Amino acid sequence: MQLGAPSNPSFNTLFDHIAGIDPARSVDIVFVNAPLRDYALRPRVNDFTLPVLGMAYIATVAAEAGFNVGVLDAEAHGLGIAHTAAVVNAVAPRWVGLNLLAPTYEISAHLAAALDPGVKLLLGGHQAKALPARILTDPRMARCEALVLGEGETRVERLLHDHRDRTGLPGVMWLDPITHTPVTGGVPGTGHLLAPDINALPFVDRRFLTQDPRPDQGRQEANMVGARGCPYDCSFCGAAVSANPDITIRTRTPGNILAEMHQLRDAHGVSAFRFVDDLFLGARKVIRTMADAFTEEKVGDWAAWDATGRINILHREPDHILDTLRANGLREVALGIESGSERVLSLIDKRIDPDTTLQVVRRLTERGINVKGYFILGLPTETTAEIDATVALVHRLWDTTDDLDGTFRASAFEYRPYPGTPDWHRLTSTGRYTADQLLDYTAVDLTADGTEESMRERDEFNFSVNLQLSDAPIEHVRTRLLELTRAQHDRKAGTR
Ligand code: B12
Ligand code: SF4
Repeated sequence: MQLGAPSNPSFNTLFDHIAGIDPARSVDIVFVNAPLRDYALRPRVNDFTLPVLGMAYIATVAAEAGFNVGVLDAEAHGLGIAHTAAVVNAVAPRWVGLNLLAPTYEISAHLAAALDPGVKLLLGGHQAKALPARILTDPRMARCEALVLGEGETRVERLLHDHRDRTGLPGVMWLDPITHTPVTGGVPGTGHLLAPDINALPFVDRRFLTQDPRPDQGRQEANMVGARGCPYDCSFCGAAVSANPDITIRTRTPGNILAEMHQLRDAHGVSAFRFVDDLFLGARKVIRTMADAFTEEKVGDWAAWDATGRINILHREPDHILDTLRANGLREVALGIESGSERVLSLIDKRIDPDTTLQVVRRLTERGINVKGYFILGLPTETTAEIDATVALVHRLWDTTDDLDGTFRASAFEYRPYPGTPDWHRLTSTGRYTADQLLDYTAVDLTADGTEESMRERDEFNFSVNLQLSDAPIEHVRTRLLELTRAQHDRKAGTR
């Protein structure tokens, strides 16, 4: 359908929500990032989310192939389900692509069911990979023409050319119309389509992102992906190696990463970067290669950057490497600390202990590198004492770093099971929980009806399946979570 040039303002507003789309041409595909809640029921209480880089990568590749593509980030815009579906239906794309994540699956399914009958549905993301048969047989997903397992760039472009190509594409699934059973495409010799060459991919076209680049702390900041895949197998994590057998772990070359950083600087004035990938500073070889390349390019003279890291690896790095990273502009490292209990750390296969954590955090903050520590409360089998050990560790980390150049901040979450993870297999094999129970995510209001400011800032993380998977009562988990979050908030506000 040729939509023609928009003439009335409401038509323009419609397109305003869809990043990167050309309103003058018929629309090939709109990728939709589902809202975390139905914001028609309760407005969003904060206004920032990280950009949907995965969908933007696919959109960039499809746009380069000539398709008219848009990304509707309904979470960033705080849209309700009906509103999101209405916007999509009004632009009448050939396809709609949904990124399925465990806590947003139900919202995505409602959206899918509300799409006009002519729209072809494309599904991807972590939940699609973990539970493809369940999703394909969900009646609300009946319009699904293709469910893509894993990295979408190459296969989505092929599907947009001709969806019948699905039979030849590996890791693409659909429901056979006659037998009503899931089938998978692929012919020998097509395995390379699963993992695109990440050094050959175009840089993410920022047209497709709603809040990136954006101003932050006096700089323009952009998010980037430096690597794909993680070699570790932390039992709770959707990125764990055993949950992602399709992913070949690979890192972009320093030259390729630097070229994107320079392009973002030259085109958008960006001088701060956040590497959102699972483990940018998680392998010695990557740390060393990046340190050399960033030093040679004098990145520290103009840029600041944040990245994720791995405590056991950073622990083995000598001081001079940490000094080099600091001189290269490293501003903050995000570390998965998770627990203060050695038993729990071993159960979740974290390969660290609290003492190592304290040492690494001290060595980083001494050099002026900030640390953000992630913690999980309420892990399966965790006792009250073990949860309290985690809280105590956070306090020790605050105390240790109080007088140092870098800051330490804690980001704590209530445990949630994700399908495909080692925990998921453990929990379902006990026979105590059904998949339906473990997938029954509901929003939990820890904001005390909006009055608790510390929790309002983190409202998008307040989800629970409301099962007591830990030994400790769920109330204890939430009380401790609230205490930690409030204490961190007060420290940030300088009121401690
Ligand atoms: C950055 C990040 C975020 C960002 C951006 C999220 C987003 N919507 O893209 C923020 C902070 C906003 C975020 C939020 C959440 N996240 Co998050 N996030 C990540 C992280 C660390 C990296 C994702 C990334 O950018 N990877 C790089 C890109 C290139 O890969 P990608 O996103 O996977 O995309 C590729 C494929 O998945 C696929 N694909 C993606 N979308 C689509 C869509 C279609 C149609 C197709 C065909 C293919 C396809 O192709 C892409 C390109 O190759 C991952 C960990 C991980 N390794 O994935 C967790 C992760 C994906 N997040 C997770 C979760 C649970 C969430 C939240 C639900 C958390 C919450 N609040 O409770 C929210 C969802 C918010 C939302 N609807 O936007 C889980 C998912 C687990 C699961 N089984 O569902 C992960 C795995 C981490 C974990 N905790 O285990 N997240
Ligand atoms: S928690 Fe971090 S190190 Fe562990 S599997 Fe996930 S991304 Fe990898």
